[in-house]
Amino acid sequence: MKVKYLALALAAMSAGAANAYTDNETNLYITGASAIRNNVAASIKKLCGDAGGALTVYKNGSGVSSLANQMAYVCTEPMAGTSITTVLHTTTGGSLNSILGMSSSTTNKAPDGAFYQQQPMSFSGCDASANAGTGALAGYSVKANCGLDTKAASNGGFSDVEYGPAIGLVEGLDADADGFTIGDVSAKTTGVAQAFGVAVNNRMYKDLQTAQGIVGKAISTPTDINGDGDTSDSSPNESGTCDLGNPLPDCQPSLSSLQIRALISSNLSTAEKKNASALGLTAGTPITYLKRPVTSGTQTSAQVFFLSKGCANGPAGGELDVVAPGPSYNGGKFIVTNNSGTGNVLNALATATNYYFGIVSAENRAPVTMGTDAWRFIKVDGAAISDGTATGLNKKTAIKGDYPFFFEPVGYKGPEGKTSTDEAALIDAIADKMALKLADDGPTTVGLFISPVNPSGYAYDGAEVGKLVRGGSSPSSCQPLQAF
Ligand SMILES: [Ca+2]
Ligand SMILES: [Ca+2]
Ligand SMILES: [Ca+2]
Repeated sequence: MKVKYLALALAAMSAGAANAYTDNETNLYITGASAIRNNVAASIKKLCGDAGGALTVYKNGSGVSSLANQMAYVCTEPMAGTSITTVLHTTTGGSLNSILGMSSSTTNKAPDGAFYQQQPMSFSGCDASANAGTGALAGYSVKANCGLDTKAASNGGFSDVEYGPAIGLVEGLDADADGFTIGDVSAKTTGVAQAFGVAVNNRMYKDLQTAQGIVGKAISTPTDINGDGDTSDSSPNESGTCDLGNPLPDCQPSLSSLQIRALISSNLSTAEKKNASALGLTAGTPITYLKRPVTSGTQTSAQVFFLSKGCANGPAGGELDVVAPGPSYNGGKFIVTNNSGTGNVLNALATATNYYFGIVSAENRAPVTMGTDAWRFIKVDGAAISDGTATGLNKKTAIKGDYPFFFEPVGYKGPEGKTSTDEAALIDAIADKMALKLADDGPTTVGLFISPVNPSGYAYDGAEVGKLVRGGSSPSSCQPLQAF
């Protein structure tokens, strides 16, 4: 028995937990980005099918229509030529935990107080029989209500962006305390790109529409928003003119990069932070920025894109800092909260009171019905990522190079003792599968598209393969976009 297996087995025995997670030769435990978790699941399902197996999805918590922060995927056959049948996937804390989550330490923490190690799903307490999944889990056989295990070291995982712009979080990893250093970690580009969007609550969306003179404007192309096969529905209008809350691109309000920068930078005296009226909104109404934790790749991507943070920090300088969560600013006119996961941001957007905004991945689809708890993506610099429909893939404009707010996720693996040869091979196989076209047995992805630098050598096609790239074969989110 390898040393790491023995140590974990002993730890599990001393904890006395039933069905406790133990690292072994048939499992892979990945941690990191929540932004691409649906697409990772779709990849694993394809790999299981390729192996001639059947997949069962296990999830923490109830419900079979959405993914949890802690999932497990069990295939009846070993996948991708490895010995592995079970993939545990935990996305608490987000992207940087694809590296930090491998720590051997049960006590080390990120600066915002979250442990490096995350809790994998436990196979205790799961439903006895599987049910057909719906929504984001449609097409899967799902066992819900599984519990959680005690925290444990992972074998690596996926990050929305490479660690470079957030290197301060990982450069302190210690060979003795954590069992590895950042120099021991290997990175592999995934060959895909993930789009992000600026999401606002119901009231902010409607008030921005009004401020920008959008209500009553013509809808240029009648569009089946609710997916029922016609273009004649009226709530919201599928044809005719824009009404309040209408999600179609013609009807979406826009904020400029300059305005978003003024909202999320650490400069407290911007007009946008002092009074909502600077954005054409109701004067004096509080605006809340739904920020994500420091380990979130979604947060890092927003900071790189809007603030050059972690990038323009050489001798010439230029980066801007991000506003800190905490007490409200400017007499309550501007508020910043910390939100552990994407789900927390979406839950917080479900209010009709005051103004709320945050950044979430375009893997998420806004509800097409504009209830008081609905949210919407807005345009950034006049470009929309959402087509406003219930089935939109949230990527067409990014693929064509008209929407630049996207980054290229990276797969991270540790040294021997953290990531076995088979575990590393399966992490690579999951990434490679995501970067396949539908015609080549790739998964259907939302908000995620194939980069022009990809393992299959696909060229730009305007539908699945994009035109622009930041890092190419060597991850670098700080590079300007280039055509390839
Ligand atoms: Ca293992
Ligand atoms: Ca319709
Ligand atoms: Ca209809």
